[in-house]
Amino acid sequence: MACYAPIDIPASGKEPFTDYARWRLRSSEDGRHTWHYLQTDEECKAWPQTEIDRYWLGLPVDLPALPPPEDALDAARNGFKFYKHLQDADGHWAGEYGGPMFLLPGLVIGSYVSGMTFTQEERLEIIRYLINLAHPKDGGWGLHIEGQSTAFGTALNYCVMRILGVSPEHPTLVKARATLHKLGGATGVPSWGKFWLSVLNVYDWEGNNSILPELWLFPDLTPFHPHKWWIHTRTVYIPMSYLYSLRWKMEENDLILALREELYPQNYYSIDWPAQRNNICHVDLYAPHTALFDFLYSILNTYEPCAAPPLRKLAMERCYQLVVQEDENTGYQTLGPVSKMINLIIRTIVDGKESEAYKLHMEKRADFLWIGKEGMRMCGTNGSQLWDIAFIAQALVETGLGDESENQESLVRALRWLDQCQIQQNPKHFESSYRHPTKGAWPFSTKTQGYTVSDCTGEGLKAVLYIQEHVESTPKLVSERRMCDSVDLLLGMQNADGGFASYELIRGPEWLEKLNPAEVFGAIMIEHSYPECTTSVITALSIFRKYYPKYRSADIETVIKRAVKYLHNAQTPEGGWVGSWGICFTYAAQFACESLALVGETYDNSPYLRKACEFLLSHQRADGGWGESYKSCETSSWVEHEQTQVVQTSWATMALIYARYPKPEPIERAVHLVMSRQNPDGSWSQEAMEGIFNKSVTIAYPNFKFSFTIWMLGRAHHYLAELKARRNG
Ligand code: LAN
Repeated sequence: MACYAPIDIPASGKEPFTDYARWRLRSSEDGRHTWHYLQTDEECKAWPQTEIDRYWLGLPVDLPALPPPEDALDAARNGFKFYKHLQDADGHWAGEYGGPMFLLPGLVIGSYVSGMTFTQEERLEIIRYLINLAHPKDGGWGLHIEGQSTAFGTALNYCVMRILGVSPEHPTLVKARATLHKLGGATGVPSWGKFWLSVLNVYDWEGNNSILPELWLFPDLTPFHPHKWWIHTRTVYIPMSYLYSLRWKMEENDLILALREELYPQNYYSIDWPAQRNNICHVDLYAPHTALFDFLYSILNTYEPCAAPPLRKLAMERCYQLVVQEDENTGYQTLGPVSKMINLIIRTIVDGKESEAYKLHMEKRADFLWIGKEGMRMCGTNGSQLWDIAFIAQALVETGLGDESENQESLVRALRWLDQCQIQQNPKHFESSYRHPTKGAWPFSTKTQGYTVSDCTGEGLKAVLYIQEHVESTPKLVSERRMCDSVDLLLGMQNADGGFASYELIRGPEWLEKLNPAEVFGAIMIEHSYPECTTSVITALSIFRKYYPKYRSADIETVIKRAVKYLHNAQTPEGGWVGSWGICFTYAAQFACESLALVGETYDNSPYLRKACEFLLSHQRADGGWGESYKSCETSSWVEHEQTQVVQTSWATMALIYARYPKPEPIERAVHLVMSRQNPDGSWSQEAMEGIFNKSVTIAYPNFKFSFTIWMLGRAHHYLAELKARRNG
């Protein structure tokens, strides 16, 4: 087992623990990102640090102050002058994708028990990140970086620091331990925490509810068959159930024995483990177990000791096969960071450390690591490459900045990247691993990760159409046939309610949500229709049919009509839409208003758009901006943020523009706010988190502060001119 020698760590993480002038971001293949630390001056000379490296490391970038903008379009132009410097040579924009605080524990515990090490620099900067991210008040860690301290975040990140060699007497750990004990200690961590601590051998497997692999042996048509669960949930529970069945845990060592003392206020060996299965610390709880859950699990827990060995073996073999298929379908990237690390443990146990699988897992583990100014974190995916490029590409075309000669080369480069990113076949293991077709899709991050996402396909297609059809000088790289493939895919993704979900069609019944075992996340058991996903599809199809009116026009018309109906129904009585992937109402409003506008609705002719505008205007602040807290997503009702946010202000203003709101004043005030926050070099500074998932976890989209501000300022400039002309004429 890889044990880290104790290490002296400064009390404060303010100053880097490594030389930041030596870090480099390598972008390779299909937009893959990995950070490298150069050991020698010669290496540094041969591979100089770029503005991209420096920007993301939080080092000063050497970009000139620009002439102060004369108007909103000029401000957008300045914004892109800066942002262009962050574009990779291959055409895409890299970016950090941190926020969740439950990912580093999976990374470090999973690596530790699999004997996979970190470089000394990675180790130091992970430690520093946790020192910097400890809650300023109580020194604990939360579910995500903006959340309060929880038993989950605190117990698991405590283990991370200890595994990496930090002394229990380090001030950060002394404080964190006190907070953990105040929260009742690690017995009350939620089920995903119980799982990781059990693997680490500092929590007894008896303290876990059953994670039954036999579910995979039920006929596919069974309503609760796991292939009908949301793909992230099933992809995590497949390997979890395998390790649970084995009750696999790492060997005891001094560190494990010490952790058993440190994590609990009571004597570890006196804990009544079965009584902990449903013991969840109150601050962690977002989705408490239902009565149905408790009833069902009391039966499953009774079944557990009598599970028939041949059946269990068969079920485990099926799970192992699904793990291998998932690894192979995604180039060992896997769908997300949690499954990635649990799959690795299984491949280590079954295939061994000398196997190809182990090596490939190690190689791709690097894709989840990101170094920023606070240290090194683990990201929610291997990046948000497609998502970011799709928005800035559309912004450039819609604002007209893409037509300006100084931006053409950048736009063509973006098109080249979009071209290579489209997935052109179905996965290697397709039906046998219950995958949705991928032919024609654009993924969220890279082609290698390889998952269809409805709105990523929609935005990817839109970006290609915008560039290829609007900007004269661009080559037509993506053929009509390939665009038709993505239209076919989108047309096949509509749910019975007319809406679109994230990765697949809704496969399971709604009541499965009552069996959500994860306590900290909401609405994770099945796919749901989402206003944002639905709107991306409506807009993509509407724009596609403008240019290719003959292709499946009747199908497109029917799908759009049903989707618009879904969207009308999804509007809240106050006039908003609840955002599930961005914060929150301003995010969803921007998408919803865009799609309603594309089917001909305006403030003047649509009660839906009128209500949406009035809803948004009722939340505009005195400074002209909007600001909502991530808590809007937890509660599905508007919660103000302490500060206005440029990104949310841009979303809300875009919504007003799409709706053709007739009065200029609110738009002018918003433009003024966003311009007032622009730095002299054209950039905007990072404000609050932009994204959310599973109702409760924030996630960073730092590139949004460029794409949506530039997009809004450019569009507002043209729209305000149009309003003025209309008034005068
Ligand atoms: C994402 C990121 C992108 C997001 C959008 C495309 C914005 C959305 O419209 C559809 C859903 C999707 C693809 C999405 C789903 C859930 C993800 C993958 C994430 C929020 C990024 C991280 C998150 C994943 C579940 C994190 C790992 C945690 C688990 C609970 C498994």
